[in-house]
Amino acid sequence: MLFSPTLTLAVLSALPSVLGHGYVQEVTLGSSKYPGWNPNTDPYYNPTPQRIVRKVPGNGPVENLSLIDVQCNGYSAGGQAGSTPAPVFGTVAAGATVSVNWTTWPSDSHKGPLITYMAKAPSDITKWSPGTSAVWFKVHQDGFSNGLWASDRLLSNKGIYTFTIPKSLQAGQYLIRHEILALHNAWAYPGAQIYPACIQVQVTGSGTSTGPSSKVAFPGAYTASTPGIVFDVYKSFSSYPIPGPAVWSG
Ligand SMILES: *[C@@H]1O[C@H](CO)[C@@H](O)[C@H](O)[C@H]1NC(C)=O
Ligand SMILES: *[C@@H]1O[C@H](CO)[C@@H](O)[C@H](O)[C@H]1NC(C)=O
Ligand SMILES: [Cu+2]
Repeated sequence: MLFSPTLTLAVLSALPSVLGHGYVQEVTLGSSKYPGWNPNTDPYYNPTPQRIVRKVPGNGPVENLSLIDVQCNGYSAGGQAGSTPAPVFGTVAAGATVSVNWTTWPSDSHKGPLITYMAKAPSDITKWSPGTSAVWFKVHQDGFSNGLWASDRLLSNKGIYTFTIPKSLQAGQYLIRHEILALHNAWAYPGAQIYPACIQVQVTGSGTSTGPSSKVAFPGAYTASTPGIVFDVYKSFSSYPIPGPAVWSG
């Protein structure tokens, strides 16, 4: 038997808001597919499946921007502060496309941007976590345009979000921090729901760049006063300020 249903139910019911929401179920690096960390089943296999996506405690959001949970997910309130390194990593060429496949993204109610950062690991990515260091740079973002949210585009694209690894990026091990920001409760802080996922990769190529000189920390990059964190999606608006620094595309 794979896992005990009673144990599963007991553990799941201890997690916040398990209905709806979402997590990254698959990642495609170039043309190679990698399964994501499935919080509903992976914890109950023996041995634990080796994923390139760091563990998430469930499919619920992080709302407190001061917590380490904002970095790669986590559930501090339940004693699981932040995430931990995954045992393996994927390989992707600088300049190649990465596709992130989200579980059925709940519904039209969850409006907001999708944003992606990277950080170069100074040492073995399977042992490294950035903590509160300013190591992150933004490589892609999609907010509100043509009357639609990035989350609407995600839904119409079958849950697939795509970005490119900057071509000039130096080879090495990187942590990709990808997130959905759901703004349906974001008219005040706390309210914005962050769904972060961290993917471990080895970037190959002959690039020499280490990203922009100015990098940010998670937690830290977003606070209650960062534009786009408090935002009323129910009022009329024509643009949305995506939180965080400018995109660095190499
Ligand atoms: C967020 O977490 C910090 C650190 O645990 C805590 O001091 C603060 O009260 C929390 N904020 C909210 C809005 O819950
Ligand atoms: C997303 O991943 C799931 C689980 O691996 C898979 O069944 C589904 O086909 C993928 N979606 C697309 C559009 O590739
Ligand atoms: Cu939700």
